[in-house]
Amino acid sequence: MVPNNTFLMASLQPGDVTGFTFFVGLMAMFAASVFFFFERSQVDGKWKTSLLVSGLITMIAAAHYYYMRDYYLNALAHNAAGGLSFGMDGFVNPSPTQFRYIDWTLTVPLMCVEFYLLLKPYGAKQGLLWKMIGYSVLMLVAGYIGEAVQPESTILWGVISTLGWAGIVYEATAGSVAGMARESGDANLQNAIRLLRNFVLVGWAIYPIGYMLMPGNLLASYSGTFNIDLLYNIGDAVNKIGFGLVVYQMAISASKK
Ligand SMILES: *C/C=C(C)/C=C/C=C(C)/C=C/C1=C(C)CCCC1(C)C
Repeated sequence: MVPNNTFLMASLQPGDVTGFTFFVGLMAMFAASVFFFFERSQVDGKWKTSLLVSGLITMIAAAHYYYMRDYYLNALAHNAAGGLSFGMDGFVNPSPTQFRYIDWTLTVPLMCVEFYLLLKPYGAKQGLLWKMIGYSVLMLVAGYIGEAVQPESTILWGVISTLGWAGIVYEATAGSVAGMARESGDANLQNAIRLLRNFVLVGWAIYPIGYMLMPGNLLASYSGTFNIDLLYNIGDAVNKIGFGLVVYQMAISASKK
């Protein structure tokens, strides 16, 4: 038994791969933000907002990684003390689900804004932006309910969430995003939109795979092999920094012309 006022060492333990990715994630997001903010001066005026948004996405994530890392380590220390610390009694789930979804609710719509900003010179309307944001809100609200509010219906909410994801993939593959890129006749833009679409289709697939590791979901039997936070952390680094780099690459080559 550990009394409530015991000093707990909430620190990264050797071999904690998931904990390690919280630290690396924080630093990678921070460094990427500095990079995107400074590189704004290298691109033409019409791309500066796109780079600003790339930097905001990684900066918002960096701030949330700071909190998520703390939450995760404290929860592990609390559980290691037999679930008795901080005046709390009982084991806690070390997944920082709340912070995770607050972060996604801010950053995923901003990723939709990136599509809109790239296509704006080619006639993208605000209606497209709101449609994409609507899909992402559906995806995230349903995912949150399935993870935190009604975990007993995790599959149902996962299916509803997937409809939102499918909407974004559709827009970027065959819908108006893809159509506008095609009609622009600009190979540089088409390339960027195709790469962003690949992130949304392949890179974002990491998240539903992590979600399916939850008890009662389709991959639950693998939850001892893979950790949901490990997958989400890898997904975030790949997708947020990768998205920003595609936008950066397109803005740099368009500015050199
Ligand atoms: C930077 C954060 C990003 C790009 C987060 C993306 C999150 C998703 C694509 C989540 C998708 C989900 C499903 C498609 C079904 C199960 C529930 C979610 C929310 C994990």
